[in-house]
Amino acid sequence: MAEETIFSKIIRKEIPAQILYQDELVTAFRDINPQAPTHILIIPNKLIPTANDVTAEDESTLGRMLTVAAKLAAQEGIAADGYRLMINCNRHGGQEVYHLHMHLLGGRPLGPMLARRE
Ligand code: DGP
Repeated sequence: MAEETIFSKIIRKEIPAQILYQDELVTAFRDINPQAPTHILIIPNKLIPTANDVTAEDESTLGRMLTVAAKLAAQEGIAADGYRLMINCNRHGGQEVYHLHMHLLGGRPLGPMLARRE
């Protein structure tokens, strides 16, 4: 069994977060350390540690994460200008919290996808 993270406590509302959306499959809340004017995390309610751990059973949840992202982008007023959806996996991906999450970033031009190497 994977270890719970702080995100499980946010889902259960045991610790505060600015929750923007919640249903039986997913929860969305504002990132505590925003990297853009809009920075929202969309997560499965079920603990899936990383993108490596998704299974066919999770496909409806993963699809819901995307439809909720589109809905929230519209709600935030960033849909037309555009935004970025991002999932970090493990060490090289820069994952810090081991509960799968999709970042929704927007509200300014976000620049190239990866920092350029020197
Ligand atoms: P990642 O590097 O992809 O694992 O991103 C983890 C994100 O989670 C990071 O942008 C900060 C955010 N985060 C970490 N702890 C908390 C928390 O307690 N509350 C909220 N709202 N966000 C958190």
